[in-house]
Amino acid sequence: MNALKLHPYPKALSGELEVPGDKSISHRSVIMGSIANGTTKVSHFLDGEDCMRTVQVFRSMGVSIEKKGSTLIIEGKGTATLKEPKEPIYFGNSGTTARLMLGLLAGLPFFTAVYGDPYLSNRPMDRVVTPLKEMDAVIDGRGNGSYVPLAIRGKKLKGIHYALPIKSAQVKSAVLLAGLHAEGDTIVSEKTTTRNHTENMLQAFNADITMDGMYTTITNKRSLQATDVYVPGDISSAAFFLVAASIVPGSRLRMKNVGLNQTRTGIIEVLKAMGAMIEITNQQSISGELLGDLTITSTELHGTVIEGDIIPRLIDEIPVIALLATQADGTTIIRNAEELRVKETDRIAAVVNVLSTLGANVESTTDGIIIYGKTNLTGGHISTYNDHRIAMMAVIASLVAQEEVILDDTSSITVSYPTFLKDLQRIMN
Ligand code: SPQ
Repeated sequence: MNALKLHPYPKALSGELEVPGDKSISHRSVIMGSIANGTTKVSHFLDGEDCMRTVQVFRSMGVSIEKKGSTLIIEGKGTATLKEPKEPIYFGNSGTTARLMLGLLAGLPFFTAVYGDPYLSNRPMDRVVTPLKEMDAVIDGRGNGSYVPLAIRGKKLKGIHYALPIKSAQVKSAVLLAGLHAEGDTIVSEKTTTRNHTENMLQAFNADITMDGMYTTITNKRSLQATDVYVPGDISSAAFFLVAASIVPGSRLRMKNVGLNQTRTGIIEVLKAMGAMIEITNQQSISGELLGDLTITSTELHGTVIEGDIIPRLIDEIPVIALLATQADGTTIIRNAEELRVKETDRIAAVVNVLSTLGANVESTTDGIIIYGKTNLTGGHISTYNDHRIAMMAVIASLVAQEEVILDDTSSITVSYPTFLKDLQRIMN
C-alpha cells in the first residue's frame, strides 16, 4: 500500500510537460514488433507496468526485446519462431494485454495457460473468446471461458465476418490479430468508431489490411515487416493535466507531442464544449499517428451532455471529466458509458464514491454519471479502488479541494503513468 496525503494547493499551475508514450500504442508496438520479421525500434515507449507485461509475454515466447530507457529494440523473427511458454503467462492488471494476446495466441500452434491479478480476473473475457471460438479457436477456462485463468490450444483458424456487439477496440483488435492466422478473409465491422491503433500499426507493418469506413478486412497473405515506431504522448495521461489547468485558477500549461488520433480526442471536444481555452499547434503525423502540442489556460466552465458516438473516444477520460464537471456551472450528464462498469473497477461507482466523499453533488445512472456543478470540494479519505485512473483523478481533485485529501493507495498509478506525481510537482510553483 502506498498511501498519500495531499494538502490544499492555493496557487496556479504553469510550465511545459511531455507526457509518457501512449499505452495502447505501446502495447501494439511490442506485439507487432515481436511477430514481424526484422528489427523494430520503438521510441518513447511507455515504461508502465501494463506495457511491460506485454514485453514479458513475448520474452517468455523467446523474443529478444532490449530496453534502454524509453527505447525498445525488438528482434522479430516472425510468428513461426515463437516458442511455447514453459510457464503460465501472467497478464497482471492489463486488460489490453489479455484481450489482444488471446487473439494472437488462439492462432499460434502451441498451448498456453494465462492468468491475471484479482482485478483482471473479474473482467469479462467472453467478449473475445466468443468471436475467437467462431473462428475455430480452442479456449477454455473459468466460467466456461468467460474469465481468466484460461487455457488456449492454438491452431489454424478460419476467417469470419464479425459485427462488434460492443464498442470495444480490444475485441476488434483481438479478432484482427487472430485474422493474421486464419484461412480466408477476416472482416470486423463496427457501428461506432473505437480507437484504431491496431489497424494503423498493422498497416505500418505491411499487413494485408484494408480499412473501408466501418469495415476492416485482414488476411494472412502477407507476413509483417519490421518498422520503427515513435509512440506519441498518451492523451489519456495528458487529460489529467488538461483538467488540472482548466480548473486551477490562473493556470496555463503546454503539453508537447500528445497523440491526437481522432478516435481518442473526445476529451478535447468536451473541454471546448464546456468553454475551456485549448489551443493545438505543431500538428504532424509520425508512424501513421497524428500528434501535436496542446496549450490550455484556466477559465470559467459550464456543464454539457456527453453521449453517443463520442463515448469510445473518451472512455478512459470519464473519471477526470467527471471531476472537471464538478467545477463547471450547471449540470453535466454522461450517458451510454456502461462499459465503465467493467474496467479495472466499476468506474461509475468509483467516481461517484470518490467525488461525493469530496463533497461533490454527483449521482450514478445505469450507464453514466450526472454531475451538478459547481461545488466546492472539501477533502477526505479516498479509496482509489486499485485503479490508476481513479487514483490520478483524486490527486488532481486535491488541487482544488479546501481540506486535506488522503488516498489509501497510489501504487496503481504505475500501470499507465509511473512519473505522474513527479510531473505534477514540476508544474506546481
Ligand atoms: O488495458 P486496460 O486495463 O483495459 O486499459 C484501459 C485503461 O483505462 O487504461 C481500460 F481500463 O483502457 C482500454 C480502453 O478502455 C485500452 C484499450 C486498448 O488499448 O485497446 C481500449 C479500451 O478498452 P475497450 O474495452 O473499450 O476496447
